Amino acid sequence: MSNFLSPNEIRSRFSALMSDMYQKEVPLYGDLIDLVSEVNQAVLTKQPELKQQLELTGELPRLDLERHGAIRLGTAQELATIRRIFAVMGMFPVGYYDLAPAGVPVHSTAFRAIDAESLNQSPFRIFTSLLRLELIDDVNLRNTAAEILAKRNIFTPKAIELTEICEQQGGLTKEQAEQFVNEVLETFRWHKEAAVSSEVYKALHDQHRLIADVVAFKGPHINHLTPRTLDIDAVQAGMLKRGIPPKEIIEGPPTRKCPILLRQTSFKALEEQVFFINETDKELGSHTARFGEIEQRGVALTPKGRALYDQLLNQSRQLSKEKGVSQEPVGYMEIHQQAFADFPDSYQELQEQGLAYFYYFAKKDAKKLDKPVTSQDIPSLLTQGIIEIEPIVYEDFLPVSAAGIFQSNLGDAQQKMYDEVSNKQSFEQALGTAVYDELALYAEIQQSSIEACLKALNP
Ligand code: OOG
Ligand code: NI
Repeated sequence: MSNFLSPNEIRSRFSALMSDMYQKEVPLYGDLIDLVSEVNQAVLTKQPELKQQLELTGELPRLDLERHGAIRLGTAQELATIRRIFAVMGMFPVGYYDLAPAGVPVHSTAFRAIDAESLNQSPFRIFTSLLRLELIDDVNLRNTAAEILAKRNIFTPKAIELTEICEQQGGLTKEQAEQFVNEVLETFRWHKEAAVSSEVYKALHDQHRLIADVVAFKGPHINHLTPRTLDIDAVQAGMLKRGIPPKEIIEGPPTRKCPILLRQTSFKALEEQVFFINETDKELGSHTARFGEIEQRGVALTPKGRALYDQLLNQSRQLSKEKGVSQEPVGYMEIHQQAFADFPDSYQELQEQGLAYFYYFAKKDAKKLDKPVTSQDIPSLLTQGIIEIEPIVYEDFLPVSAAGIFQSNLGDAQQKMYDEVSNKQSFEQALGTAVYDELALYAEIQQSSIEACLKALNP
């Protein structure tokens, strides 16, 4: 036995610290957490079958802990270092998201735990974007931005030192881990003082608000922290009632009996006071970046299911554009619901048609079988009621939804067109490693549950 604290434990502590810090920085986030936990309690009381499902999949205890955050980095060096820091907490880069086609000059990955047990212990994830400086069209401004970023150091020396110690000795002791999480937290803190003058800020902002958000500050302040709800429509209504105006449209699939992937909504970014550092004075100004978001998660889709999702989403977007209701909640939802009528809405159909990933369990009272069975026998074992399925929850993000969230907080006037092609390779080069393929991870989780299930039944 080593005397190291497990990465899961470190991540779980870090997630709690981050949540406390953000609650102090953005008190509205605290109100949102209260609302979400009220709604979740009500849903669990009203829907005992959902409670049972979450118990079986191991998600029930994690529900109150579940958060994702987002940061935006400026350089390859920052991204490579944050990868090493997150690895100490058992978080690895999963998936590649290119936001340029949606007019946001970044590309991203999500750092998270990758196996089912670790995810259930602490599902904390960070959507991490890297600014694509090459998309700034003004050469002078691009150089200024690069110079500013090259000079900054967003990590404390102690955070780096402890990361190196962890890499060398294979873990951190309890004392080291405690120090580590506190040091790493500093990187994500909000600073009232900008790193640039008001003039530079304005030039960056005129290019894109997001560019100002990354370049004009001392570090990648956490820009939102998102709790998971079991009923996003109820939270959306509750937000309105509490005077926290949400964005008009819920991103992702429409309301369904069997939720798929991810639905998200956010409240608008806050205008916050900042000081710009001019040559001779500090100048009071404002910056808008941080916001609130909530999400509802559903079953992870297979490549076939995802293709159907993308197809129906495109149809729905196309049609609502034609009818001029893209930003009109009632009209949009109607079209959206209709488009998704073609997406089967029972777990049985989703399983039979190979659209989603599932855990397979031998029924509680199932006895050993007389003859050995293989995965070929699954359909018949399901019909006979010897085994049962539960959905594997989607742990990742959606590029179109993420773009919607970014945009609702950047202002519509700021939409740009970038014709630059997606560049996963350069992202991975900056990161210093390949990103995990999220679909392969779900397939693995499903496969090992099938193996365990068959083992339990086979003579
Ligand atoms: C990230 C926006 C994307 C999500 O949940 O899809 C995101 C950002 O604004 O930095 O967080
Ligand atoms: Ni988010």
